[in-house]
Amino acid sequence: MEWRVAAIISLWLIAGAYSFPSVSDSFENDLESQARLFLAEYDRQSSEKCFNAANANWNYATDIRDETEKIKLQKSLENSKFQKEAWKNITIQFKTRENFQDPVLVRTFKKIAIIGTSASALPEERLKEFKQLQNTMSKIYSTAKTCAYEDVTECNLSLDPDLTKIMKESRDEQQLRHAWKEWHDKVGVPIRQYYKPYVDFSNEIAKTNNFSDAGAFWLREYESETFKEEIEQLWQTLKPFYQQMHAYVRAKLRDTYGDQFTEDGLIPAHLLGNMWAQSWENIYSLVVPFPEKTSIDVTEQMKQQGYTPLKMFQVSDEFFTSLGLIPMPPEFWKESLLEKPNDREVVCHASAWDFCNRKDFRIKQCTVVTTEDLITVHHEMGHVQYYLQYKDQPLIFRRGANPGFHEAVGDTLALSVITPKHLKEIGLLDDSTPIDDYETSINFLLSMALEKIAFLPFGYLIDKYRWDIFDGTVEPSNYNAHWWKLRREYQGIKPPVERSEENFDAGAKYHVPADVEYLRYFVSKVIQFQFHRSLCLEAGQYDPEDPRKPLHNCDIYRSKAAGSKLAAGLAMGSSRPWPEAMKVMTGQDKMDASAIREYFKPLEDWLILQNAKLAQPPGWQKSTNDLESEAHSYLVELDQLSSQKCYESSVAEWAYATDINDENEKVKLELSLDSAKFSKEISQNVTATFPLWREFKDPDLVRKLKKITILGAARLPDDQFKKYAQLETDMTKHYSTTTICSFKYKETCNLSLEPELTKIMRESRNEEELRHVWTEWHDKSGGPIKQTYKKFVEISNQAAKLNDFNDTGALWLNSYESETFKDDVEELWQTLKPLYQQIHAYVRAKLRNVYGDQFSDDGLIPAHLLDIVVNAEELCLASFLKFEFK
Ligand code: BJ2
Ligand code: ZN
Repeated sequence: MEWRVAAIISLWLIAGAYSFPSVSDSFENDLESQARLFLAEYDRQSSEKCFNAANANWNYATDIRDETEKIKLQKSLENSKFQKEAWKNITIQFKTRENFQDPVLVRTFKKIAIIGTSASALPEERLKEFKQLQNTMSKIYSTAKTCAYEDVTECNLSLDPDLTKIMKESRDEQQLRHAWKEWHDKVGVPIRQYYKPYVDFSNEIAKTNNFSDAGAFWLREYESETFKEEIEQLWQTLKPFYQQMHAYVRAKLRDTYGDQFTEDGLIPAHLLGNMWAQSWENIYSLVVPFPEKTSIDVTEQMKQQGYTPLKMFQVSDEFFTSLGLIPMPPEFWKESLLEKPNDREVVCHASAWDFCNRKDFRIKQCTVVTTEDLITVHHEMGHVQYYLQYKDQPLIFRRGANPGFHEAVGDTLALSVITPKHLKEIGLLDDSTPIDDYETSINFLLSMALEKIAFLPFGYLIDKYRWDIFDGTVEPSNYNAHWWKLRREYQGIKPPVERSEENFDAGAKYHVPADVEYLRYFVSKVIQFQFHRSLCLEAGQYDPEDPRKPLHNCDIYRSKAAGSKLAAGLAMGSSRPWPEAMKVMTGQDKMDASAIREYFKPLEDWLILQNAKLAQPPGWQKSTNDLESEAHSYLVELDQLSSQKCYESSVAEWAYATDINDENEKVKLELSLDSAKFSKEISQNVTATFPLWREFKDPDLVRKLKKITILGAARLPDDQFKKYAQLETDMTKHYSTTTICSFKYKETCNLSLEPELTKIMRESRNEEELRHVWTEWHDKSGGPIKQTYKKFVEISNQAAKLNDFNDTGALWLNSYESETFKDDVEELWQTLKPLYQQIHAYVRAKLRNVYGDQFSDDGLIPAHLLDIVVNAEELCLASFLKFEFK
């Protein structure tokens, strides 16, 4: 390899030197043709390095040994080193590549740039370390063995086929639980320690490529700034349907595993027929809508007819070629590994391989004769078909239009293959079986939904989880908690056994230790229905206007028209942005859930009815933890908003209190109505969003929420509140504006409480004057508001009751947060009463000296002789206490 790299570098350095006489237009064009030559040479050498790496990787994956592992690592490093050299060379030779006229050249260099720098981002030693780390994780996954449920000393059970079979076939809850726990413990736990270093490496590589983190680096392949939002949008569109499915399946599973279900509405993860609960077709027999009608499980038929894994691949190949697509080449049949060998360890997880030499394409799959695997066979064959279709593109464009496209090809065809109509045609369903009635369609659609719809939240959350880890939102100390948070939130499932931060349950899913981006499968699930719809139209097998030709019955078998439409898009590889490839295949240039919705429409309608009949409200409870953290964030947001509102009404109240006029009064009343509405809204919000807030663990949070939900008068209906606020304003206004006439100058009638009357009460010793002021004040300020007060009491009691208090007194007392507060105050009073009485007796004796004739035998002091202007505030408990505790 060394001499080749050296040669290419020197070739281009020399060529560069020769063509640098001056910078001119012709020079630019020269440079572009040089670039083309360069790329041709790059393509040749890069393909060779890629082949060597793929070959060594294959040798390892089909025979896991130290020796094969060593060679795999070596070849992969050689490939990276080559990419690095090539990249260095490009940066020197083609500095102006971004300004090239030919857009294909620009796109090519852009793609090489990322591949080149991603491979060379780390120094060679570190890169080696990273690759070893990846290998360690994958090896743990691929070679893990677990112990049997029946005999815990028998510990040689593999995922494929042993655990997969148990998860699929067993209906023994204990056995399922055991298999689930064994796998998650034996794989997740040992992988955990490697994950954080893996995350750091991945982020470092992403950052060197100018991406913020590894999640953003993955998303680059979708070439869209808004891709994440588009995905979220799709999920929101499909979520209600998923929840209907979930509710229906939950109700049915409850019949089988009743004691495993609680009020939370979640489904335990081990009961869904699959180790990761990612698709649920294996529990079809437990949830079948019309058991007496036909069901599309052809496993038994295949077995009876002596199907082998090879036969399954042949059937698939025949379907592809019936569309005029490319048959698998001889090398494929010769070199692929279609069954699990029993003399060595292999990576059993199914995969498709492109050896980068336009010749070798293989599949490696530990195929079992089941319907599920028949679908996987088509899935993998779809990858190879894509490889074959774009094999004449330069290496850099030999990829899917985006990763979701690659995943969708085989699945799209499988949508035809699995129709009852097609299964009859290929002899896997008895010809005499009736399939055209409504019940059979619903059975069929449900089995499809168990595979496709059940998968959606899983397909989304795996990368949501890893995005959160890569961008630092989630710390290593929360790796497992966050996994279950998302599993609960999106899938509505829960772990069958207690989990902790010792565990790393995400690590028990292949793509996490194997470092494979997963959003592709979500994208695929949506776009494969767009592809299907378009190909079905092309094949004349679907007519939106004709109820006898629904989308879910379409089989594109033998339609060359459909085949060539598909091929046209696939052959583009990644040479153009994906919307263009999609346009070729579907006429649309966007992802769109309408096709998948349409396909399942009869089932969705049926489920809604069925769940209503079974009284199964879709959805499930969130966990207290999740709710608590949501409540925290909600309060932070709320605090800002309320502070703003509070400021506005304080300003209005101040304006009014410092200048009582009609305009200010109006503004003040409006704002107080507005803020009452606001308080009511947030209180309702809190009780609706967090109905169980009283059970939250954080006492500070509970205290805050409690304060929010007690509203006082704001809880009154709007018109009542308006009345209340008006009454209050009327009374305080009356109080603040009451004036009386002078005792000495009868015609002067503008004496206010402050300062005139207060001054008289404090300074005058003229009993008649004091009596006049006292009487006038009480008559004029108190008298007229008696009726208003009565109304006010009624309405404020009404508010108190709406807040669950007996009356306004109880509501007031509530702010002291003590059940015994009234008694405590009474006790204080009893303690202080003797002192008060002493003072009273002393003052009475002294006052008698001044106003003797005002005193009788009753021992009472006439109120107007005391230097206190009675006002509401000074009587109220609060200031009484303030005084006491000074
Ligand atoms: C069974 C299937 C993958 C696939 C394998 C492993 C990872 C990538 C490849 C790539 C293909 C390519 C798989 C199927 C649907 C859901 C998902 C799952 N294996 N891969 N080389 N599936 O996509 O075929 O073969 O060229 O990109 O993982 O979770 O089971
Ligand atoms: Zn795939």
